[in-house]
Amino acid sequence: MKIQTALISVSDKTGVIDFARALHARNVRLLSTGGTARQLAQAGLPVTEVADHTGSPEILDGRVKTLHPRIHAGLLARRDTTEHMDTLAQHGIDRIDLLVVNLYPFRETIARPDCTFDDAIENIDIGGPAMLRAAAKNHGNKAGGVTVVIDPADYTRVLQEMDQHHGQTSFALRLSLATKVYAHTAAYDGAIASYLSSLTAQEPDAQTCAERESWPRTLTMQVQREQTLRYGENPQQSAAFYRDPVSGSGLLANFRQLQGKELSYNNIADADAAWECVRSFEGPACVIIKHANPCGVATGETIYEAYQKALRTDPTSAFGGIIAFNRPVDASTAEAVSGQFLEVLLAPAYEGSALSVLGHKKNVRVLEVPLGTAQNTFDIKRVGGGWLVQTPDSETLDMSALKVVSDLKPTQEQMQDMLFAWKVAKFVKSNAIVYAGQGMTLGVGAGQMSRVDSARIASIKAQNAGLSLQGSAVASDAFFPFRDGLDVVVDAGAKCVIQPGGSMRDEEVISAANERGVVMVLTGMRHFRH
Ligand code: 93A
Repeated sequence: MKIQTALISVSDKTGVIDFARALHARNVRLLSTGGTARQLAQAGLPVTEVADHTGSPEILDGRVKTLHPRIHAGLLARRDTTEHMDTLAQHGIDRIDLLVVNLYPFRETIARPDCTFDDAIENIDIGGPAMLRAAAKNHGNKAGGVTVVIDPADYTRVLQEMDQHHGQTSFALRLSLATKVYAHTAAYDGAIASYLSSLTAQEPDAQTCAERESWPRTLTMQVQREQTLRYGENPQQSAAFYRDPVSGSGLLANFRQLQGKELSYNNIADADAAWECVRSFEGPACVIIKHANPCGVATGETIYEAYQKALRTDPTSAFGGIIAFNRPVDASTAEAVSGQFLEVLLAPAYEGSALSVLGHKKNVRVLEVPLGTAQNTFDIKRVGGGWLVQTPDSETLDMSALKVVSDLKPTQEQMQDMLFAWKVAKFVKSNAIVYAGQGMTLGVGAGQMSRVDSARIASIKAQNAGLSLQGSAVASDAFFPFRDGLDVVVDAGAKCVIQPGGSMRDEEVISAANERGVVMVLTGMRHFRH
């Protein structure tokens, strides 16, 4: 069935005039609500106001404008059912073949700190979702149905299909647009439920949006399946990856896979860790991840140099690792990484020559990921019967909060080494101990149940890699509960230690640092990562 009549009622008016003009050029009759109709008319387009079409004026400050049988019957009548078509004819109701609606900006409104309860309530759209749900229900079958558009980004797709199919759209397009509608209206209602559940005062009308509880009682999120995965963490587990459309940033919001095998569950988890870590460095940096932990991190004049240094930390563990860079990859770096077995390579860009080199390693998954800035909105961890939800650990170190607590003061170089180690420790599973020097990790102890064991393991790993810890810096992701961990790192050769402090035995630990003649700096902030 050719699209003959379109109803356009949009709050976000982006691109709507051009779209309406294109529809008009294709002989589509335009129906529209107050504000939208005015804009279309101003652009010189012939448009019929919904109020004239239904014979009912917009009333109650616009709360009732499209809630009318002439609209809803026009959307809901089954195109393949003679009785329905006869009923429309009998009541003189026109079919509405294309619905273009986007809703009152509820989420944007409540994001404004000065928004009042009344502002929020008035921005709950009723007529829009009713029409959207009706049109989406009636997306029909191969013979015909209603086309429904909520996203201005889809205007072009609709026009292209109309041109390809003599003024009609395909069932596949209508189905995909209808699916988008229900996901959208569900998320819209979810946002309303979250908002209402966050009101705390007895008199909500006296409350602005900024005064709400920061953690609503109802948390509704809309996530969309991006891809199913071959299996989960283990082959006996099935898995899929879901995209968080609210976050809009982070590794998975924007990556492009340029070559290689399909990403696995573990690849994605590790790539995420690699990406978060590498983008925290300003200068050229390389991060090698294995089992979600950095096994080599380094900075350098170039990423080539950074890679060479990062690899030296723990070449054994780097085998089969995930490598991330924060600068475009050139041919020589691509050549260098091709010399080792790696699962995934990530970078913001690749030179053409680098891609040719990588092309010889068909299995390596090569991801292009813009550096981005914002992080995920929430960290979520599944526990039996529910979820633990927290804001991400995205706070950066406040340099003015750093306290040198030892008698010995750090040199500039020691300070740099400590800050480098501290940066890496944030991305190492707790308990984390990281040795570093001259812009590279020298030993990483991760995921132990005691800090002293992490310290021992980090020292052993450095020794295995043939790296000297003499004069190195050490970071501990949380405080030393006893002096034993400190003694281990000093015995290994460390000369300066950075840690949050805050232990009952801080004094004992600081005296130990003085007794052993090493520098100790406290950050006042810890970075547990489980
Ligand atoms: O107040 S409503 O819930 N009542 C309605 O009957 C209705 N019909 C459309 N809101 C309604 N709309 C919404 O108006 C649309 O979803 C759209 O967001 C907005 C467009 O209004 P205007 O064309 O006047 O700018």
